[in-house]
Formats: sequence, structure tokens, C-alpha cells
Amino acid sequence: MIDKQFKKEAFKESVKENVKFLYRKKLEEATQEQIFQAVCYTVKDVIIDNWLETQNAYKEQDPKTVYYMSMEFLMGRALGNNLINLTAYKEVKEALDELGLDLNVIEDQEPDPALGNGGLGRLAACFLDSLATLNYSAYGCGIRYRYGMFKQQIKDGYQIEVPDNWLKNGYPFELRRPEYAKEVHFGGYVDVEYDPATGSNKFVHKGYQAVKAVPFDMPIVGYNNKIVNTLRIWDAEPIVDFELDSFDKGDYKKAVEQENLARNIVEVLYPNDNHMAGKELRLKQQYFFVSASLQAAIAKYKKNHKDIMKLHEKVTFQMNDTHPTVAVAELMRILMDEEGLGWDDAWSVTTKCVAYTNHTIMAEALEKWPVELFSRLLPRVYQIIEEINRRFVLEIQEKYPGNYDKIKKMAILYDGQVKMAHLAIVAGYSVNGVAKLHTEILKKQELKDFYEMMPEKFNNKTNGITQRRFLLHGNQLLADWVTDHIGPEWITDLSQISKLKVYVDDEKAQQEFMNIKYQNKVRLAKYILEHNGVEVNPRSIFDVQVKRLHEYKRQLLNILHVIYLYDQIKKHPEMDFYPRTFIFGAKASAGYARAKKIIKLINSVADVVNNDASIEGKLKVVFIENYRVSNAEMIFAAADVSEQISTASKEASGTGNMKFMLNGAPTLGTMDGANVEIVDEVGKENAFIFGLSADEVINYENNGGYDPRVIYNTDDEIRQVLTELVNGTFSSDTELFRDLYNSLLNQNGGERADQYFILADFRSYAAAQKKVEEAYKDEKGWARMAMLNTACAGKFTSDRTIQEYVDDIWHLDKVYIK
Ligand code: Z16
Repeated sequence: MIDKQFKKEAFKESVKENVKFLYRKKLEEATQEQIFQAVCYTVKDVIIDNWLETQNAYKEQDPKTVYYMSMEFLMGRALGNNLINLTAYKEVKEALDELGLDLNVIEDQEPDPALGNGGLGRLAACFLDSLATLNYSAYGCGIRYRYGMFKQQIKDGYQIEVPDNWLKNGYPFELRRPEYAKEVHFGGYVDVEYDPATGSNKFVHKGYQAVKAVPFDMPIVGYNNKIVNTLRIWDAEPIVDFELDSFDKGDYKKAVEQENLARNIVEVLYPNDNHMAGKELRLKQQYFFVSASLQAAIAKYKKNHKDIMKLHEKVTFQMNDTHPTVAVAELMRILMDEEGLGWDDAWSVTTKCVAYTNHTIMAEALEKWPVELFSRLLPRVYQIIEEINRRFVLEIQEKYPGNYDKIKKMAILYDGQVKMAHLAIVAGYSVNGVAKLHTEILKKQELKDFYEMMPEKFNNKTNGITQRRFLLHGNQLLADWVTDHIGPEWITDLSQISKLKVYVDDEKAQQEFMNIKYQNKVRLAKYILEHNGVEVNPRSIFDVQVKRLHEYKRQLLNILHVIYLYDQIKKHPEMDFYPRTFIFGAKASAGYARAKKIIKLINSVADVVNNDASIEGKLKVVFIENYRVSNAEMIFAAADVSEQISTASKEASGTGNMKFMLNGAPTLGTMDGANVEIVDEVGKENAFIFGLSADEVINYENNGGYDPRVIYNTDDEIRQVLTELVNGTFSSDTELFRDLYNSLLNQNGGERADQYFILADFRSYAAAQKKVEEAYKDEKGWARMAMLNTACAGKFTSDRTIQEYVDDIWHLDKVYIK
């Protein structure tokens, strides 16, 4: 119990009061959505007290602050999570019970704030939770998109994208802060003017369009420590008054343009994961929130510090991927043009303030902007990048005289492009990868030249997830069971969960653990029946692959294997087969045709398999519509098998893998990303590992690929599976899946045949799947393995990740609230 508001009676009164003043209604007359709003306002009242106290403590203690700069924050619902972190969940549930209300139903009223695509955005959300819980001063800095990640509907097996109007009914936890608004400038040109005051030239940006950036703050509640940090997301508004008073007075066209600019900028999240679309509006979004965030951070610093040269002692900016890396040049601009520093001083401060996290080696994700576009949109910032580049090229020449290849590979400006990763590495005081293997590949392959020139910058920070959302909230049965056995310390110290190891051979504990899994499977089966109209057997193996749809993640391998099993059962109806439910969930980028075709294939296979009475329900295939944070929590809790089957070297880390592990689902996966470290922790006998290694894949790639036709020609069963893509088995239109078929067998333009090594890994995947089945039949053995996965998940808390960032990169100070 934290505060008087959560004494049950006071809480109930407050909810009734809120329903009254918000809606002029009695509780009995209010809709569930209205009650949701009323409950949120009651909870927000408590949060605001803590928020004020936290910000006062920060003012008094003046700790160093991290600004986590990210285009994406995939927060998921706030109500349940806030109650969990206020340690008020159970009391509130009871209080609502007494009012005849169901907290689960009320939680379900909340739209998922889905201001992110997938792993990168969810990681940012887990990091904010851990920063607050570990008593660190932190801001998340991002964009308040009017429309977040689209809602996915499945019609006739096809994905339909529906706009996500998450602000429709008003979002109760956000606060508009117009007093902290900032101006951001686009376009125009730069004049050089002599400044008699300093006797030197200054650069003046003119003829630009301006937008007003208005911050909205969301509270980030730490677990049971009274800390409330802030996620600050920026909205855009036109600058009307300014325009009418300026020298442009009466410039109607410009006023309209500024109005449109403001409206467009924050309209929608680009729905691409691991892919750069190269749109001008995207660069506008990036500069918009970066400029506003930096201005706000510097204004805040200057309130109680005089010396801008010491900015790095109190402030650090972490750039989440290349998306916010224009921050490097924008910080230089502010320090020089607004704070009056010279180049060397500005560079010295900037390079102590900014750090960069790389999240991918996928070539199509690397951000490179055409110089023409960049310099037109951000003329002054571009000028600064030119100068950073000029000086860096000189450094390269000094270190590698006459080696023009180095310049070609490392310059920030080359071939008419601005290479954002290079800018981030040159300016950043830290460059990190997100899993051991990924960081090694960065050092040895992708960023080899940079590593050779500045090895001291490079480090690894293996990703993590918050156990507060993905166990305590998402799997309350298991959370209670864990607490009953080892106490509640795991909630803020996940390493404690290893204490469960003493129970893995205890039959009673095994039964309880598997019974909880069963109940969670029943809950998911009910959801599937309600949403898909498919009946699944909760006694079958729940084999789950949920993540963004991407060829490198190889959902295609999974569904081809399902087809293979289907063929086997049809051919040998008498054979031993343990019932299996293959569960998929995935959004495809709206413009990613092949990914959408894979969704259609999964649904087409599901139609055939689920309705074939001859296989007696041994095999079911389910595609869960609109996979998102809220249903993810339920899906992880119910999984028996965690599919992590990316082509080795391609998945930088993965974080879903950790959520499954924590919830007791062994990994069926490749030696990729953080899977490698999962196996290190749990032991290879408690995972199902298959496929080419990263080295083998990279070797093939550097030597022209491999020939999938050898496999096609020699393996009859694989050939049969592929043939069924184009012979009418799953669609009367035999051309429907032709592109998928071709992609596996034919090279196409610059794209190699089967560039993600699906056929190469097929047999070893099928063999690993066979081992899963054998292992599952051994009930005790399986229970032991599942429990060991939970017990060995301690490393994968984002609390550990954040502490490593603090120790090695940020050097933040802890703040305690009395
Ligand atoms: C993204 O979600 C990721 C990388 C990236 O460059 C862009 C986006 Cl939007 C993902 C990685 O694919 C995944 O392996 C990793 O776990 C996640 O970022 C968080 O680091």
C-alpha cells in the first residue's frame, strides 16, 4: 500500500467521483470505457504526487540524466503496468470487485499505445521501466504519432491495415506541457554574416519553415520506489502568430505550408522494422523530435548550471539506432550557433555527450540519405556534417596515408549520400551492439574499419526484458507460484530466480508448474476460439512464433515444415504423432509484398489443415490477428516451444526469445543473436538448436551463396513440399505462391536463390522438431526443462542491461525518494 488513495474505500469513492465529473453519470450508468477512464484518473492522481516528488528530488540532488532518444516506444497498456509497479494491483482488483467491476475487462478498454514496430521499440519501453525501477534519472524522447502501428485484420487470409487511432477517446495518462514548447526549422538557406561583436563570421539560417514542437509527458512508474520518470513525446503545431507578425506577414501560402508541415510531421509511424524507406517525411520526423529534445535538455541544464562546457557531466544522449543520429550535428549547431562555442569546444562537448546503439546488420536497414534531400531540408545541419566529414577524412588520411579505400568505406559523405551510422560512430563516445554475437560481427565484419581505428569505443550490451510486465503482469499464476517458492526478490533482482533450480526434480513442483502452463494454454485457447473461431486442444504442444514478419526471421521455414508434417501424417496415418498447435502472430510492413504473401500462405495452410478431418486434429495452425504487446503477454505465458529460427547472423539479438524463456518455453532456434547466450545459460540439452552457424552463413555469402537446387533435386520430401506451393494444394490459384516458390529456387536480379538458407537448414530444423516431440512425451523431462528455462532466465532482465549501460557508458547517479 503506497498511499491513502489505495485504501480500498477511498479508491472506490474516487472512481465514483471521477465518473461523475467526467461524464455526469452514476457508476451503474457508465460504460466500461468510461469506467476505465475514471480508474485511470484515480491512479494518475497517486502517480502525479510521486512524479512531483521525484522531480523535486532530481532538482535537489542534481543527478546525471540519460536522454534515451528513440523514434519508437512500444509501451503497451499502462493501467495494469502502473498498478503493478505501484504494488497496488491486487488491492485495486479487490476494490473494483466490490464495485461489481472486473479489472481485466477494464484493462481491456485501454488502446495499446503502439508507437513502435517491434523489438527496437519494445526494448526502449523495457529500458524506461528498468531505469525508473533502478532509481536513475531518465527521459525517453520520442514522437507523439497520431497513428501508431496499424491494426491488423485478416480477411480471406490477407493482411488488411487499419489505422490505429489510439488517441480517439483521449489518453488518460498523458500531460500536455505547452510551456516547454520549442521551435524547429526546416528548409531555407544559410547566410554568412560578419558579427562585429565577436569579430568573426556567423551562420544565419533564413527563409525556413517553422513548426512548434509541443511536448506531452507520460509517467514512467518505477517498481515500488516512488520514482516516476518521464517519457516525453512531441506533438507538432503550426506557428500561426509568429508568422503573422514576421516580415513574411500576409504570406498566405507560407502560412498554409507551415500548417501542413505541422500536421504531416507527427501523423503516422512508419511501419517498417529493419528497413529504410528513404522518405523525406521520415527525415523531417527525425530532425523534429531530435531538435526539440536537445533544445529542452539544454534549457533544463542551463537552469541550474552555468558552464555549457560541462554539459557531459550532467547529460548523456543515447541514440537508439541511426534514426536519431542527426542529433550529432544538431547538438553542434546549438552549441555553436546558439551557445556561442567555437568548433573545437562544441566538438569536445558533443563527443562526450552522444553514444550510439546499433541494432542490425541488415543492409536494407542502414540509413543513407541523398545529399540533395538532406541539404535542402536541413541546410545548416548539412553544412556542419560536411565539416565533420572533412575533418574525419583528414584523420583517415593521417592514419592510413594513400589508402583511398579506407576513405571510400568510412567517410560520412560518399557517393552523394549521408551515412548516418558513420556519423554516429565518428561522434559517439560509445558504440554498442545488442548481443555478444552481434557485437562480434560488428567488430569483425560490418564495422571492421571503424573498430580497427577506434576500438575503445566498441562494447556489447546484451538486450533484456522487464520481468515486471512479462511475468508479474502477463503471467500472474506463475508469478505467484515463483514468489511462493523463493520470495518476491526476483521482481527487482531477477538473478534470484535461479533459486528455483532446487525444484526442477521435485515432482510436486513439476506438476504445479505444468498445471499453470496448462491453465495459461486454456486461457489462450479461449482467446483463439473467440478471435479465430478455431478450436485448439490445450493438451497439444503449443509451438509459437510471434514477431514481425520478415524473410530473415523465416516464418516461411516454419510453415514449410508444417506442410511437411501434414504430408507425413497423410502418408502414414498410423504413425506416432503428438498433437501440435502451430501458432503464428506477425505484422508485415504495408509495402512488403513477399511478407504479406507469407501471411497468406500461413492462413491458406491453416484452412486446409484445420479442416482436414482425416488427420483427426493432430495438427492445427493458427494465425493470431493483430499481434501486439497486450496479447503477447498472454501468448508467452501459454507457449510450450519458442521458435527463434532466424538465419544465423541476421537477428541482432531478439527479445521475444527471452520472454518465452522466462515463461518456461524452451528455445527451438539457430545459434543467432541472444539465442547463443540463452543456450549458455540454460545448457544446450535444454534447448533445441539447429542450422548453419553465423560463420558458415557469412562464408557462403562472401563466396557467392549456395545452390538450393542441389537440395531440391535430391530430397524428394522437400521437393514435394515446394511443389505443393504451386500445384493447387493450398490455393486453387496455382500462381498465388509462385513468387515464394521462385524465391527459394531462382536467383532474381541481385537477390540470390534462397538468400535466407531455408532449404539449407530444412533437414536440421525438421530433426530438431522431431526431438521436441520426443522430449515433450517425457512429461517429467519436459517439466524439468521448462522449469530450468525459467530458472536460468535471470541474465535476461533489462535491469541487468540497464545497470551495464550505467556502469560502462552513462555513469548515472542513483536517486532515492524518502
Ligand atoms: C528493430 O526492431 C530492430 C533493429 C533495427 O535496426 C530496427 C528495428 Cl525497427 C531489432 C532487431 O531486429 C532485433 O534483433 C533486436 O532484438 C531489437 O531490435 C532490439 O535490439
